[in-house]
This record gives sequence, structure tokens and C-alpha cells, in this order.
Amino acid sequence: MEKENLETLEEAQKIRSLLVGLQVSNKPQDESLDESMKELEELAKAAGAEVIAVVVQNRPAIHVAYYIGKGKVQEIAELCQHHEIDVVIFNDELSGSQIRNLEEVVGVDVIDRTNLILDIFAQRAQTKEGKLQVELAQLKYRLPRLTGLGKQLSRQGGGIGTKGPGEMKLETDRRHILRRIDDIRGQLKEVKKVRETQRAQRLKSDLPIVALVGYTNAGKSSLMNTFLRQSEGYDEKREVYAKNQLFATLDTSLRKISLPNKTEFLLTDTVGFVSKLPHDLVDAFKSTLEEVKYADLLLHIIDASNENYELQKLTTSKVLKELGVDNKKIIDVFNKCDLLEDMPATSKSENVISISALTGKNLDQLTEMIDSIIGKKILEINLLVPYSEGSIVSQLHKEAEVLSTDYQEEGIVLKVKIEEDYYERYKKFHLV
Ligand SMILES: Nc1nc2c(ncn2[C@@H]2O[C@H](COP(=O)(O)OP(=O)(O)OP(=O)(O)O)[C@@H](O)[C@H]2O)c(=O)[nH]1
Ligand SMILES: [Mg+2]
Repeated sequence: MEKENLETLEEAQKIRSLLVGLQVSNKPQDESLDESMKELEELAKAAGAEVIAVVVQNRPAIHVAYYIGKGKVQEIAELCQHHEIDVVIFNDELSGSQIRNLEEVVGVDVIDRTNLILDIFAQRAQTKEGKLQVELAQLKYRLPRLTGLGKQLSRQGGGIGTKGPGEMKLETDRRHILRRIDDIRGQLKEVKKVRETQRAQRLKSDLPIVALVGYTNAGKSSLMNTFLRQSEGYDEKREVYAKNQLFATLDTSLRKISLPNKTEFLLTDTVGFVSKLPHDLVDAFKSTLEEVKYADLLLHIIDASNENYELQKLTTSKVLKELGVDNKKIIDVFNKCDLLEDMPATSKSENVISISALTGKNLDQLTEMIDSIIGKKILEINLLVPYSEGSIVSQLHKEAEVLSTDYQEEGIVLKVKIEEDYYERYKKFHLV
């Protein structure tokens, strides 16, 4: 009973939003308005808003002053009143004056897709660096819109759940913002130095680095956790946050994976991408994504169960190109294959695989693929170890994967998988 009350209270406190999308008929779009609006709805939910109504319009071109047609704006104003809407969210980036004009007519806050994404990032950023980068992106977004955002900026926050610049009361003064941008840049430089030292240490560890990249919600963090669960010395606390939510991961995390077949690598989980990812954010996160630059191999995780997976794949590839890492070795990993009967047709070609991070399906094959790219050459051989050399057998259990042990008259016959580097030590026992 009490719990129910709590839930209703939570619902009641949710920000009530109305979404607006525009299809510009004279402009070719790489994504249908329908899909893009669906994604906007997910973004709004991820920011903690409830979607009460959706309005779309077809126009030959955008309206300079209102972005959409004046009549539509009027219609939205009425809907806002009728449904007690708190915020109207536009699917594209608006200019400062458009925001001001729209707010005047509809009477409630107006934000755009970029602002919404920035809000989500502001809510989720955990590390000092993440927080600084989001604030920097927010300030850069606000600067050219200062006049339009007057109303929002004079208020605490602005947008949904925005913490950050709004709270710091430096809003109305452009110079303050510029000074703050400088300040943040300085702090980021310091953070970057620390990270570079850490990276140098990591590179010394000599383990290959594998990075998970891909569209948001594709299952990157889930795959990281699945690998961790198979890993030696598994500790639940090392698992990362994975959830059916856009931008569940914001900060890069790194874990050591040591699989039973002796494959070892460092795995990096990164922030997911989304279409129309604000440019300032791409810029801001470039340094976080720098980890990807140091990777020996990228696993591009694709949600094969999403009808838009091809577009999502393209979006990710574009961002990777922007980051200058499109020349790295990449395995295309089609995930969530447990939800599909037929997997994408490409799965037979090289460096493409279908898996399920959830059920673990094809994980062994993926490991083999990873191994063949980053791993040391593994030999599968038979060894004959005399009984007098007992310590060799225990050594083998440490350095190789022992597939079978057979006690014969002449000695112990072991079938092992062993790295080429270690082979020299056991060469004399090799049973050809
Ligand atoms: N059915 C199914 N669901 C999966 C699979 N892998 C991940 N999921 C689900 O997909 C959702 C998103 O998973 P995450 O691992 O958080 O995705 P992500 O790529 O890390 O997403 P961001 O951090 O938001 O970029 C979660 O609800 C997972 O349980 C899979 O193989 N099959
Ligand atoms: Mg994640």
C-alpha cells in the first residue's frame, strides 16, 4: 500500500513533456522522423521526464522564427495548457531566438534535443573529469544562445534536471561564462596529466587493450560483465552498470579479463553514441574516448534486435572516424542474437560475429577471434613428461591449458594448449 503511494508520488513528480518533431520535406534525411521521435522519447525518459504528447509536422523548410509553423506553435500552446505540460522538447537544435519566440507563445520551457542530451549527461556524470566535460559542453551550448536562454538561465537549472552552470549564478554574464570555460579547460588539463600517467603505467603492463564501442544500449557494459564473470578471480564488485536505458554508461572503465583459456587483455567500456550527438559533447568526450585510441582492437557492439541497427552502426562508424580511430582493427559484434531467429546476413564474413551477451552464446568464438588478433600464437601439442620431472607438470598447469593427462609407462602424456613464447621451455618433451 505504502509502496504504491510512493510510486504514484514519483509519477506525480515527473516532469510532463511534449515532444515536437519536424520533417523537412525538401531535405533528405538519413533517418525516418518516426524512428528519430521514438529515440527522442527514450532520451526524455532517460532524463526523468514523462512523455504526455507528441506533435509532428511536415514542412518544405524550417520556419526561421519558430522552427515549426506558427499555427502549429499555437496548437502546442493549447496542448500545453490542456495537459499541464512542463516542458516542450524539440527533436533538433534550436537557435536562441527560436527558443525565446517559442517560449513566449507556448508559455512553458522549451528545450531542444541537444539540451536534453546534455541534461542526461549532467545527471549521470560521476567522475570529476566527466562532470567538468559536461559542464564545458553545457557552457559552449549556452554561449551563443544567451539572449534566447535568458529565461532559462535566470532560473535554477534550466531544462530537465540540469545541475551545473545554471546553479552557479554566473548565468547572465557572458564574461563569467567565458572565464569559467577557461577555468574548466585548465582543470581538464590537470586531470589529463594524471590520466596520462595512469595510461603509461598501463601500457607498461604489456597486456593488449580491447575497447568496447557502439551505439547506446547495444550491450557494451553487459558484454564487459559477461567477460568478467568468466574471468579468473571474479568479483561482483568489479562489474559495471548495465541497464536498459540510454546513456547508462558515461565514464570509461577498464577491467582486466583473464579467461580460462589463458587469453588475457584489458577491456575498456565506453560511453555509447546516439544520432545527432551534440558536437560539443563529441568534442568534450574525445579525451575520455582517447582510451579507444590506445586500444589494440575495437569490438563494435551492434544491437541486432533493433530495427535501426544499420543506421546505428553507421552513426558509430562516423564518430569513430571523427575520433580518428577508424583504421584500427575492428570486430563487428552483432549482439542480442537471443532475440532473433535470423542473424544479419553478414555474419559469415571475417571479423563479424553474432553473440548474446545475455546468454553467452558464441562467446567462445568471439574469444577465439579476439585471440587471433591480439593474442600470442597458441600451440596445441602433446608432451611426454618423465615421472622424474614431476615439477614440470605443476609448472604446465600454471603456464598452459592442460586438456588431458594420461599416465603411461614411459611417463605422463599431456595434451596442452600453450603460448608459443612458453613452448621453448617444454620443447624437449614434445611428443611428435
Ligand atoms: N536480450 C538481450 N538483451 C541484452 C543483451 N545484451 C544486453 N542486453 C540488454 O540491453 C540493455 C542495455 O545493455 P547495456 O549493457 O547497458 O548497454 P550499453 O551498450 O552499455 O549501453 P550504454 O551504456 O547506455 O551506452 C540492458 O537492458 C541489457 O540487459 C543480449 O545479448 N540479449
Ligand atoms: Mg554501458
